[in-house]
Amino acid sequence: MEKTPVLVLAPLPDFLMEPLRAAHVCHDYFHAEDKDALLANVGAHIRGIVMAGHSMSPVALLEKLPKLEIISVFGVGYDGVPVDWCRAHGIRVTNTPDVLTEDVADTASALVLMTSRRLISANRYLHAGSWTQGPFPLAHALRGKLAGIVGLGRIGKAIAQRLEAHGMRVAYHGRARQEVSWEYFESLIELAKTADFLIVACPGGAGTKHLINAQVLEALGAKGTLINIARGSVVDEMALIAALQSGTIRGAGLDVFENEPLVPQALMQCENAVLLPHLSSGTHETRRAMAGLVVGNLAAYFDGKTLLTPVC
Ligand code: 8YV
Repeated sequence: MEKTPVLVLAPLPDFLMEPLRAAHVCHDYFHAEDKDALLANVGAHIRGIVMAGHSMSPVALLEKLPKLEIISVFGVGYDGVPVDWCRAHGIRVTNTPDVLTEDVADTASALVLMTSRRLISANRYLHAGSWTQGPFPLAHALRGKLAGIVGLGRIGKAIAQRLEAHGMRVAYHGRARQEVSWEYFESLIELAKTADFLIVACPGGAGTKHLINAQVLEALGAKGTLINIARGSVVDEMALIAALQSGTIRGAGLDVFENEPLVPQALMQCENAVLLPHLSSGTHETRRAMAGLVVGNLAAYFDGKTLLTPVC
């Protein structure tokens, strides 16, 4: 069978590129020096796009691909895809839900532990030889503290279960109340006022841009820590830096940033922030399972079968 031409918008691991190349002619848009020339050459033939959760496929690009039929996202978040536009133009979109839920939730609960117990600072303290000069300062316990989860989807629920195992109480904010035992806060500000940890687990995109702003951080206050494993766009990063610098909030644990992989110098200098390079789904097991879904969705589509994990 003839290989279908696809455009690759992100740097992808070999274990994904190999099966992709076996079934498709892959055009590397991400690394192309002259992207316009690449589109002028192959744009008219492209039938599929493969991209990461945090990469973008703007309408201006999609309009240059008249034969595009499917976008397969290597990630659960598809905020980089104009889904309504795709739906209107009959372009299918797929993502990689479920297989990464546990790893992302593990990372969120690790960030809660690292910030509350100041484990990264303690590690630096020992490496610097400071232990001989005295014990590391006391930190804060988790038990009895309130975890306020913003966005109680599959990942939010997995985070809640883990934090309950640490003896924490759980409450949540989202678009609607759910059939769960955890307390629902219709108001994000009220949740922030009450929470010891505000944990962002909602989708990114225009609807949640800067949902966590200066006012929410003010409400979280000096007892509070912000955790974000969702999308950098959900948090107003400048307001967060100001809140960390002034002590308006106690600390932050972040796996995602507004302009990845660039992280503002001022944020990197905040001692009260634990910063990770967007790795929450970054395990061999999970990334391979995600790769399987990306390839499987494309194969299903081009074989005329039901998509494994359709968005639209
Ligand atoms: C990945 C993600 O970092 O699933 C998502 O939405 O952002 C992450 O799991 C990414 O898509 C893989 O490059």
